[in-house]
Parts: sequence; structure tokens; C-alpha cells
Amino acid sequence: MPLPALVPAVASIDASGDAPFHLTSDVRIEGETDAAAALSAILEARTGLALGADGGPATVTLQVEPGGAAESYRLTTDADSVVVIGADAAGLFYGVQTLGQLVARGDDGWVVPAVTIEDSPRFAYRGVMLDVARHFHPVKTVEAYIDRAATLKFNALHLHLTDDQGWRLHLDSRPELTAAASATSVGGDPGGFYSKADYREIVAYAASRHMIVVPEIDMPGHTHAVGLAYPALVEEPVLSEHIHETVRVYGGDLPVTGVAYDGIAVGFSSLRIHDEATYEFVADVFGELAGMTPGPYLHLGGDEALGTAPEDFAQFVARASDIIADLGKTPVAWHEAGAAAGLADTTIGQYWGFVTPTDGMDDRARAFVRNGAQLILSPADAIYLDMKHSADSPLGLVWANGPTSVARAYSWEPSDVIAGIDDTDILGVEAPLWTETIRALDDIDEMTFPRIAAAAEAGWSPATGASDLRTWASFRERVGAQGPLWASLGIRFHASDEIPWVAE
Ligand code: TNX
Repeated sequence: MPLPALVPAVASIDASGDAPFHLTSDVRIEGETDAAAALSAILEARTGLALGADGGPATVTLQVEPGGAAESYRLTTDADSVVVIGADAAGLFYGVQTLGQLVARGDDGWVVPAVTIEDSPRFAYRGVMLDVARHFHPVKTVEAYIDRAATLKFNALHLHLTDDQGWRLHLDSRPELTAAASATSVGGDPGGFYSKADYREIVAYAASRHMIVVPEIDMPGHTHAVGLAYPALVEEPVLSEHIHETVRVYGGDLPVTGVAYDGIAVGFSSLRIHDEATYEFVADVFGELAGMTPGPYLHLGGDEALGTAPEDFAQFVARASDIIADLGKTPVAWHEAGAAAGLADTTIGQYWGFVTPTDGMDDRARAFVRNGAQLILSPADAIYLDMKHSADSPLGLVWANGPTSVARAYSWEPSDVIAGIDDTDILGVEAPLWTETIRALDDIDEMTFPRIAAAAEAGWSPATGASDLRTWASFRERVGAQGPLWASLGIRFHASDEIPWVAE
């Protein structure tokens, strides 16, 4: 009997082949109320059945029993009952997501096959990143993306809140940032920003789906927008040949001091490194952000600071990481910051080089581990979800060896990316979505699904080679089976021709 198709692949599954559980309007859902509400919502979307605490003798039981690994769960089904036991509330929530994927159309109605599943995550951190700076995305869009990611057992939403093109979070300590630098997006599209209440709403919504928010304030580069609000804090744009080339290829204007930037070049802006006012700014921004962010991480950026001299860059990221650590938070920085000697030793590095590292990017990443901290892996030629999925896609970029097929998004193994780094050095995996070309939720869906499922599997499932399920051949079949569920959840996934989509 073929195993039910689950994504990300579970740690262990046994399908008995016995009679399935029949899901009818008689079924009762018992147990933890939050998990029951999450399950009812999935089942209603998928089957049209509105199940609750009333009903006949057949039951779905949802319980937390502490003791197992964090976020783990056990799911057992037979003809009479479905039981999901989470080691914690997150584990139970993930068991519910798996149950949603098990629901299938049988000969005489909806069924759940008879299985025993034991499942737990490989990595503690499984993230998606959304860039709300290049194009602003309203709260409802962010919540929709949280819903989508949570179904695949992601537990972190990294929000890229600031960049050259805009500052997207109101801060009482620095009100000019949103007053003067949030009005536009790339291409002259409308901008926007989150009030503090908006941000808190996103944080609470994420928490209800067992996700933390990791806010990023990108520094010392990617700070042109800061200069619109606080001109004394930034340097003049550095107009390198790379910037001229980007303007030649993609159009738009060169960056001009004090004028909103709506192009897509990177690496021309810098905070002033040798001015104490800069560090007062950094302390204000991260201090206020720390107070609004219950999760442990604050991301300081640190990527592509091509407008900052290397020794200045090192000095800056060391001080910024200390400011965050002194707030009681764990700093996160893109891998370039690994070049700095004085980085706070808790700083997590985020690697965005290729699956096969180039240009010494792996050296920079290894430095975080030498410091005693861990890495988040975001290999750009595999899981940068803003890379075009096909050459004719109007959405997306290609710089990271794009177009990026689903097969390439899947076919890499986290512990093989950086020599000398093994699972204990890896905090987790994160799939970024940069939004230079991404304007709306439909665009997000088109670019992220199905490749986001490959990132989910890299973060959650057993290592390549440790499970028969961890092959491209298995993955593409299992992803193909998600089509009806994804459609019922309103996800406008890209119907890639690499995937054998199941109609129903
Ligand atoms: C690189 S890789 C960036 C972003 C761009 C992205 C576009 C990295 C940390 N930064 O600034 O938006 O490429 O793919």
C-alpha cells in the first residue's frame, strides 16, 4: 500500500492498510480548544464539513502530553478514532497540520487512512522571510503568508522591515522614519508602514500559529531611507560601477541624497560609522523593537554593505550586535558580518551564499560557529523564493543562478553546504522572499508554492539519506498530492510542470 503523501516528510510513518476512519458530520473533535479550532478550519476548507464538539461516537482527540521532544507529536488513526498527542501545543498544532494532509476522498466520502505517525523536527528554527521594504505588504497579506507557512510547520517569520526603498515600522523614538521614508515602494508603487499596533497584531497572529517574528532592521547598508528622515546619520550614496550597471539593465534612476529611492540596486548606502549619533539611533531602534518583540531574535542585517569600508563595517556590526545582546536579545546577521572580529559571541549567522559556496562566503559563515553560535541556512540558488521559477515568468529575479526549478530547490542537504559544519552548528533553515517584483498575495503564492515546501522539508524532515522519503522522486509525488488541499486553502500555487499534480 502506498504511504499517504505528507509534506514535509514525517520522521516515521506506518500505514497498517486497515479500514480507514470515516470523516462524516457525526464526528466529534475533543480536546485542546486552539488545536480543535485549527483542525475544524482545515477540515471545513477541505471537505465542507463543519465539525465541532458535538456529534456521534466517532472522535478526533487532540491532547498535549508533555515529555517528548519540543514540537513533536504522535498521530494514530484506525476505523474508530483519530488521536493526536503533542508534546507541547506546537507539536499538537503540527499534528493537526499532518492530519489535514491525510484527509482524502474515499469511495464513499472523506476518509483518514489508518496510520501511526511519530514526528519531530530536525531543526529548531524553520523560517520564511518576507521583504516588506521593497514592496510594502499590509497586515492581512502578512497574516495570509503566516497561515500558509504554518501549514508546512515553519515556526519563524523574518520580516525585512527596512531597506533603501522604505522604512516600514513606526517607532515613537524616531517618528520621522515612517513620516518621511515610507511613502513609496520599488517602481514608484505605493508604500506604507505598520503602526506599533499593526506590528503587535502580526506578532500575536504568528504566535497563534506557533511562529515567532524575527524583525530585521538592515544596517549599515540598505539605509538610504534613513537619510530621508535623519540626513545627518547617512553618507552620500556610493555610485559604483555595479550601481550604474543595475540602472542600465533594470532602468530607474540613480540614488540621490534626500530623494526616495525606487530602483532595485543594492550596496550604495551607509550609515555614518564614526559618529556617536549613529549608535544612539541604533540603540533607540533596537531598544524599542526589543520591547515589542517577544521572540528571542533581533536581526541587524549586515548584508551587501558595499558603500561601507570593510574596517568600518566590522566596527559597526560589532557594536550593533553588542547593543542587541545588551538588550537581552540574540542578534542575527547576514553572513558578511562573520568578517568582524568583535561580534557579540551569541550572534547567529544567516548564510545566503550558494549550495556550493563561492567567494569565501563559507569562511564568513564558519566564523559564527567558531564564536560559539549557530547558523541559519538560506542558500540563494536553492531557496531564494524570489528567483524566477521559469525563464518566462514575469515575476522574480535571476541573479542566484536562476531560474530555480523545484528540483533544485529540493536537491540540497543542509549539513553538506558548509564544510566542517554539522547539524549541531545549524539552528535551522530559512527561505527568503525578496519583493522587488512582488506586489500582492497572488504574487507571493506564485513565487513561493511549491518551492516553499522544499525549504520546509529541509528544515523539518530527516536528513537526506536518513529516510527513504527524502528523495526528489518521492517529494515531487508528495507535493503533487497537496494540490487539492492547497487549492481549498486559497493558495494560488504555481502549477509547475515538474510536479505530477493530483486533481482530487
Ligand atoms: C540580495 S542576499 C539581497 C537583497 C535583494 C536580493 C534579491 C541578501 C542578504 N540581500 O537585498 O533583495 O538579493 O534577490
